[in-house]
Amino acid sequence: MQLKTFLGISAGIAAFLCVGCNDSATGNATGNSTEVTIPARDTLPPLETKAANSDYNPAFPGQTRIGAVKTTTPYQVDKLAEGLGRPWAVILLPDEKLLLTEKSGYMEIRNPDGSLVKKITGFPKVDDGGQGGLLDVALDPDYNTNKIIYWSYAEPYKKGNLTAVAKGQLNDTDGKIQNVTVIFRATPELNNSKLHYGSRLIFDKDGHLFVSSGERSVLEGRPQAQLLNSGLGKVFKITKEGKPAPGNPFIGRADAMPEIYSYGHRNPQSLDIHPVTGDLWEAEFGPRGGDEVNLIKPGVNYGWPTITYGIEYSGKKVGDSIQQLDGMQQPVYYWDPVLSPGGMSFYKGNAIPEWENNLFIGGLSSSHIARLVIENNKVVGEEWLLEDKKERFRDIAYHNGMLYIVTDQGNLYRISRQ
Ligand SMILES: [Ca+2]
Repeated sequence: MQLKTFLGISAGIAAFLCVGCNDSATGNATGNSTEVTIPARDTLPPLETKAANSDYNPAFPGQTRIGAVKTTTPYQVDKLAEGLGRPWAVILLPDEKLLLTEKSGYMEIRNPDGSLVKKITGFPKVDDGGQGGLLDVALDPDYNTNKIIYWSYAEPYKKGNLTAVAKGQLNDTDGKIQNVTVIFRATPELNNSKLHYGSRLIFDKDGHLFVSSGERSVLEGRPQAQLLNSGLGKVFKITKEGKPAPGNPFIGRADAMPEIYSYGHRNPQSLDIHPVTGDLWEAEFGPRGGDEVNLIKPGVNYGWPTITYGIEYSGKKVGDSIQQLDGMQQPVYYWDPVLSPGGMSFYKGNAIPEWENNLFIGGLSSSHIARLVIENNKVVGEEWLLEDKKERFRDIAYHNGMLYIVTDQGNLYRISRQ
């Protein structure tokens, strides 16, 4: 019996099949008297079999190494383009064309089939080194009429660099960005790091922009993830003009940046909004172990570097080696060994039925895409996709039943129902 196939078809059902019984629920009667219990979906063995970096215990069952699931609806993977350099983000334009960022400082508009429409230049200078460069992009909610886009980047600033957000008007006829203004800077700038900039951008339903920033990796930056007067290691919520979004949790506190929405983050490069609940979800890099998926709520402390399921790259413990602490939020899910989460997207349709509302997270060091089945804000199943490509999956966008994916190898893929 193909247990995995059966369970995939039965996704969402804890199915127990008594072979030899005339089971009305399954319609299965084989005449074989051997009783076989097929495990519920989430009791299939986890995909991860490598040893963890630490011996830490999860805070609750299913917080890591959840049971595997397998997609049964046939789907196909098409490579739409290659040789894209170092794409960092892919999003959809209203006319179903794609808008891609390239880390060195330009963007591209591509047709749905992957062919190039126009290169877009004229962006402010980026600090294109390490993990820095031109990073994410988001369309103004009124893009159809104003052609305004927002982008995040590593900005050379004073004597250092930082994560900045700028806006400008896309002139797709001339291939230029114009009327550029920098609307937000995750201060302070540092002069000794080219790592952990964040930085994903996503608008909420009210037209406010979520922005994530990293803690810059160096020891000078790391503790600032816990400081409300620092822009490092945060999720912000700002207006289109870069002001604090109305209702932000720390407005009015003298010791806090009013743009902060949540804090205690390490390096969040993934944000998306759940298509049903409207909640903001995030994924962030842990150190050696401890990559996290978080459900982001305003004013909440997500713990880094005080609590973590990871250890230092050197093998030493992080801080006091604490995983759970009152006042600090647990991740919904974590990985050890790590995934290295690039961009992510919920599957906001049902062309592939078992994918509806699932979360797809691009893995860099893992060289696969993690598909997480989420029910009641808990992960109940995991699948790994595109392992055969052996590429670093940098960003994922959903559109009309399809997923568009860019990789550090410079490829653009599309996954669609067969
Ligand atoms: Ca955390």
